[in-house]
Amino acid sequence: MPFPFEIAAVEGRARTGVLQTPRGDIRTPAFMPVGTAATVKALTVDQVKATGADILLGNTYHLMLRPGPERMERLGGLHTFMGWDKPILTDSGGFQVMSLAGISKLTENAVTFSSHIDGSKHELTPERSIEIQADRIGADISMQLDQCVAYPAEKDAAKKAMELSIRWGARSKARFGQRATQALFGIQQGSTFEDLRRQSSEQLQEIGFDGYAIGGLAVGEGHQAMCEVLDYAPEFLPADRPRYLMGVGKPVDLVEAVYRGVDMFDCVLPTRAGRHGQAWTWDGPLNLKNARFAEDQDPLDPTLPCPASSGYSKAYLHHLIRADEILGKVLLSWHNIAFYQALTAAMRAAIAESRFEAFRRDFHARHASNG
Ligand code: PRF
Repeated sequence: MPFPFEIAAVEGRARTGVLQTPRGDIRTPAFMPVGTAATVKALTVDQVKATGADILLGNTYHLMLRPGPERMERLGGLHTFMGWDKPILTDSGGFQVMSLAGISKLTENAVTFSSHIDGSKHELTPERSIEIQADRIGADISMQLDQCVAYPAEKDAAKKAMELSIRWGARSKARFGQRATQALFGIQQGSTFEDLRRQSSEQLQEIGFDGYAIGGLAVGEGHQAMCEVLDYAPEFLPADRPRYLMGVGKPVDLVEAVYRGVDMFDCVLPTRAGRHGQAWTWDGPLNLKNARFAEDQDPLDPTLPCPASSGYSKAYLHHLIRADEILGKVLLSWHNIAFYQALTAAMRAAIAESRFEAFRRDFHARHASNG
């Protein structure tokens, strides 16, 4: 295995550990800020680094359209291009095609789509996705190309997509091969069907990946239904490799997924919500546009080691958001990323000290206090 994964402590199904990569350690549970278009929106890489993030997520779909994979490679790869020297994981593109471009054709061989930027036609095969991620972008962790069905899905459609994902997983692995300094993750699919998730996991393990993702969740099923899938889905995957829940989620989703054995997450929520005036805190989400903050002189969280969280009053943030000032989006994005890093750090510490059960109870009690 190219990246050693050492689990330091376990409490129930929750785990904390370290995934070692040549570009640095990823402490788990880990939250990966999303840097879709070679930037974590509104933030400099130094700001992101100061929040404690160990790894960023990039998107094949966006980067293949702009600036383009070959140009990216000529510019030295994504790390050099954006000035981030820690690990980067890239998503493979299929999910973004589904959510942004609209698939124009899906065959056994490839997904064909029109760019959401200029309408130009593009094709992604499992092999081309790996070439772009691992060889052009230079991702530390590449994801297999997969197919995710919308929710709710007929079992037949979910099975077809899961089985296509397995065949694409095998082709992704064949193109990737074995590499000393880069890793490849497979993606479990199967919608809300336990037997499909089990079959998916078994066949992925026969192919053999460096880590395993749980795809196809947070697609409209809601927190409760997602938790019901997470009651079994992580345990179908090998205990000694990292488990990554793709595109999740709210702080409560993270806590409940860690409780059920998940190690890694990514989500646009902290940055997207920040741009829209929403701040995530230990007391739940706050809408800074709300008039109740107009004269609130307290900072969002004086205990966070982030200037955006401790150095500005809620009244000032309220003003910036109301006035649609760029700085409001910057500060709330920065605070939210810092809060997500504090949340994963708190979970790591709680599991390490065998008090995750109490942490989880206290988290829910306080998080719900804001109504
Ligand atoms: N597959 C891939 N990327 C994803 C997902 C998936 O199922 C999801 C589902 N929440 C988010 N991002 N490749």
